[in-house]
Amino acid sequence: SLATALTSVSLAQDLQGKVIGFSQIGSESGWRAAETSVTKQQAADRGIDLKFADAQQKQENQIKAIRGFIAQGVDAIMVAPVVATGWDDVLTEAKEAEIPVILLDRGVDAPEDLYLTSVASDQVKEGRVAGEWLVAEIGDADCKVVELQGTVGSTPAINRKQGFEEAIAGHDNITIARSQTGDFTRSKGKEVMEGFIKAENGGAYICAVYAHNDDMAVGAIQAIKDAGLKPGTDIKVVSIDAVPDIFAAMAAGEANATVELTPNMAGPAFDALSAYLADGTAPEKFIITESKLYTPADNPQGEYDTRKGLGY
Ligand code: GZL
Repeated sequence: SLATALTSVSLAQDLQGKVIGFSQIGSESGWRAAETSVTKQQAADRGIDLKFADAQQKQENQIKAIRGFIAQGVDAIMVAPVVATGWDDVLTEAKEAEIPVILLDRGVDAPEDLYLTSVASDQVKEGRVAGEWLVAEIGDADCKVVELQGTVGSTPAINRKQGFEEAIAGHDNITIARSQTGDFTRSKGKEVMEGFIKAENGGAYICAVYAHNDDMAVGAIQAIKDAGLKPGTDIKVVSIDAVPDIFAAMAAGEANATVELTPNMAGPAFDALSAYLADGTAPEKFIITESKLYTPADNPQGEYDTRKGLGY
């Protein structure tokens, strides 16, 4: 419609020509690669000059990149903080340089006045939704769970663990027998799951694997198959992100549940920045994205096809 066309035109104008630095963690997962491609597309659509820095999972590289953006005098900085702590100094430097900072998809343990807004999911809710699915699926049968944690010290790893534990509390038949970080990657998820299987009688004692992201779940699925067991039936698989490959696994009967995480954090971030730079409008401090459960009942092939076109 004309209104939509005008809105999109005005949106493009607001940030046209703005220089925005983006300190991205890396490309540890399919979800993160999608977040990067969606962010670059959003920036191009809005005429933003995006300065992109990949930190290869290292906080010191993120801090260096942010200092570089400050020295360049960018109009704004976006950062996906790999871990929650250690940001106070560099965020204070950005504040002193009067450059607004927006956090994407992870949080920081730092004073809230050091960033304009944080665009992320409710990660405790994601863990709770995953746990509630398992409670409903298992009923009162005994169920030994193994957990593949995200990056140590990251807010998703801390929060998703907390949410899952809240959901299974009071259901003594469901216990977390082993829990270790797979650092959000397929290869580490596979390697850690191989260790869990060896330690649990070839996997015979394991009822379910809860992975903090789909990439580690896909790695775990491979380890389960290598051990001669059936993922999705012998060992239930529940994870978070809703990337295309988890829907492919569901369509093959090898995964049971995922909690959606949109890769489009940049859209809300740019909208908030646009209003702030235009007239100082302060956005919500926390912009929370949706967390929807998907199971094989939700047309996994269709979900795969849809997401394949979304920048994954
Ligand atoms: C969560 C995000 C996580 C994804 C993983 O908001 O930070 O990081 O769930 C990614 O896939 O590695």
